[in-house]
Amino acid sequence: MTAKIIDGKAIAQEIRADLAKQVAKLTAQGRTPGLHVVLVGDNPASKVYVRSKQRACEEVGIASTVHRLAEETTQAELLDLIERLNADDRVHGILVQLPLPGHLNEEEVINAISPAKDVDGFHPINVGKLQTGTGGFVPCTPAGILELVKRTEVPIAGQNVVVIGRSNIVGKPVATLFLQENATVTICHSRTKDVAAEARRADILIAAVGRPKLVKKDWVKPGAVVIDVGINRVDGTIVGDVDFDEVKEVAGAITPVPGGVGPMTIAMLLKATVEAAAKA
Ligand code: LUD
Repeated sequence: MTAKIIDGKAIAQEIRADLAKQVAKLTAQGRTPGLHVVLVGDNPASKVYVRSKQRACEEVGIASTVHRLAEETTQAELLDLIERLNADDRVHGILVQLPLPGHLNEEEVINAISPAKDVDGFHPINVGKLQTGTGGFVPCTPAGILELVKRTEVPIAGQNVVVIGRSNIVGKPVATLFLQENATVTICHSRTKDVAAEARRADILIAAVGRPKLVKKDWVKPGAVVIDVGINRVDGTIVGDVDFDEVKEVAGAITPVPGGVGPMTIAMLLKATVEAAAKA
């Protein structure tokens, strides 16, 4: 058997087309959604992602502004910018691209963003709302993963979902989202006794650890859905956390890297920004 390839790029394109219609309506009411992205320093990957976000905003008609700040920016300067964006009612979404340079305190920066403009869903208020299932913004990569699985018409309720990785940005929130969809969820991490054995029980396997080609063919139950969140740069090419070439021989469906989860992350950011503007 060879797996169905889940085309994240095409699904993200469909979502952007739907969003463009909603943005046109908001714009006709004089309420064009506005996203402000803050990029500190020269991280090459961050520059690529921020450029993609900007291009996607343009495509759907969201007004986007990128604040490019020098590597040496101080904590006080960054907090000052966030305060100004919080107070500006043309700004519906604020995103501070991570990671920040080492001298800056990420936690304090995230806490400073107004929860109502926190389209990344990283503020503790939104983290708490996700945990209790009471609305709020959901982190974009987990939201994109759930949307991909739903649009692929994979059943979720009662299924075994295994997440490899427990980051605040992907692992923990994606586990919460699938729990909310009534899956039975297991989270694996560096101290898990036998990750391969846990993975083999998965109907839906989500790999989000940042280890190139960690997930091998014998980790995957035949017919399982495999979602690869890894973006690892190895010798100038991008490699996922899943050994795609061998896993596609056993999986029922699999996301490629690139062209899987990445474009969905950006589509969900646009969706959150449109929602923020519609609520404002
Ligand atoms: N920080 C993110 N840091 C990194 N891949 C992204 C991402 C698109 N505050 C904040 O945007 O949500 C965030 N909010 N993140 N990420 C990762 C994470 C952040 C990663 C990849 C892509 C967003 C993407 O479009 C392409 C793909 O997989 O097809 C490949 C792009 C390439 O590198 O060539």
